[in-house]
Formats: sequence, C-alpha cells, structure tokens
Amino acid sequence: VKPKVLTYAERASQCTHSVSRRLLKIMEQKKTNLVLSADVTKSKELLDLVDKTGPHICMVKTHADTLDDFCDDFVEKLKQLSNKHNFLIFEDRKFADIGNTVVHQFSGGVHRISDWADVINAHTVPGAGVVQGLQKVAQGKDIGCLLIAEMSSAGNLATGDYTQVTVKIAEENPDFVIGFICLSKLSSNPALLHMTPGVQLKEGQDALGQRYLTPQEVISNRGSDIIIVGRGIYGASDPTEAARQFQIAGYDAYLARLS
Ligand code: BMP
Repeated sequence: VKPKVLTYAERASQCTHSVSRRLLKIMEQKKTNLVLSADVTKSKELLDLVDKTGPHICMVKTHADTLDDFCDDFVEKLKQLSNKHNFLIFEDRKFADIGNTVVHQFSGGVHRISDWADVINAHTVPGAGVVQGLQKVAQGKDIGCLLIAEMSSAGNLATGDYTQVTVKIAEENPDFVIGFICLSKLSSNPALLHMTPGVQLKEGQDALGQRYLTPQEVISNRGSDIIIVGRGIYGASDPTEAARQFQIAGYDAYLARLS
C-alpha cells in the first residue's frame, strides 16, 4: 500500500520547530512551494525582483556575500518585503567549518546573518560540530537549519554514505535542523522539509556543471517538497510571469502527488 502523502497543513501541525511550521503554513496559504534564488549582485535589483515575485514565493534565498552593496538598510527593506508578501528569508551561506568558527561566521562579520535570516544551511563535511556551533548562536531565535545532503552539480561528492550520515545528523537535531538541500525525498519524518535547487521548466545544464530537473520530476517523481529557482526566474524577460509559471508547475506537481 502506498503511504498517504500528507498536505502541507497536516505536516505543519506535526512540526515542533516554529520555522518549518511557519513555512508550511505559508505554502498552504499562498499555494506555492517555490523558493526564489535571488542571485543578483545589486541590492536594489534584488529588492525590486523580490517585490515583483513576492506573491508567488514561500521564501527568498540570498547569497549576501555576492551583493556588491550589502548594508543594514538592505536587510531592513528585505525584512519589510518579507512581511508585505509573507515569505521567509533563507541565507544560503553553506557553513562548512568547525563549530567554533561557524559561531563567528554566523553571528558576526559584515553580514551578521543570525540577525536577519529565518533559515540557514550547512555542509556536514566537518561532522555534527558544525550544527552544534550554529545552534548555539540560534538559541532563543527563530532560525531553522537545512543540511546539504545532496547537490545538483555534476560530479559532487554528497552521495551514498555522506548523504545517509547527513540524514542521521538531521534526525538527531530536530530542535534546529528543519530539513535538507537534496535531489529527492530522504526522510519519511513529516517535519523535515526537502528543498531542491537546479530547477528549470526544461531539463538541461549550464556551462559550469549545474544540472536542471523539472518541477514535475522534483516534486511528483522524486518526492521533494520545495523547488529553488534562480536563473529560470531572474534570467527571464518577465520574472513575475516566470515566477507565476514555476509556482503553478510546482504546486500542480504537489497536488498530483497528493492524489
Ligand atoms: P540557478 O537556478 O540559477 O541554477 O541557481 C541555483 C541556486 O541554488 C544557486 O544560488 C546555487 O548556489 C544554489 N544551489 C545549487 O544550485 N545547487 C546545490 O546543490 C545547492 C545550492 O545551494
């Protein structure tokens, strides 16, 4: 017998972490499993893009260290947009050092990520200490962490045992880890979210090893929960229309999995 696929609302009620609960509720309310990867290099361009596509997304993903003009005012405006359009903010910093170092990378430096991100992520290359260091900083704040269990790029090493140990670390840290960056469903725990980058409306690849799957393949066939789309949206001639198309494609694929 095929196990019953739970709705976002049903899963929200099973989440102990406030961030995954909030995200699943937004996904249910706005009917979207789309995360915009806003990989543009000027803050004004990023804010304009996010304001236009905001109604279609459940979360925006940033690379703060690729912005030429990152500043506190940008953070303030991004937070205002997240309230206006009801989405979360995910800083894709990919922490990957020993616990003591990530404490400072997460809380300090120019970006002070722990002051503004709802969601962060980490590689598990250093072992569970990276999660413990990040969690120390997140104490008392509403921040959830994703573990990078698989990657979309050709030849990456996040496979096999590495992926399995990463899933184990996630399952052992439910107070902080809310899910994975991955290419397919890795855990049957309904509280853990699966988010997949490398998504376009057609399969293919770029010139630097990125590989693309479709929303249908990622959500319906591979059982992931969330699509992460960058160039498919901000590289389109009409990003708002592109976001709308990805929203529909991703949500239809979710509905197909439910039925
Ligand atoms: P695009 O859709 O333009 O290929 O962008 C994908 C985004 O997802 C980039 O920000 C990239 O850093 C991120 N990403 C990825 O592509 N593959 C991974 O395995 C993990 C990522 O975070």
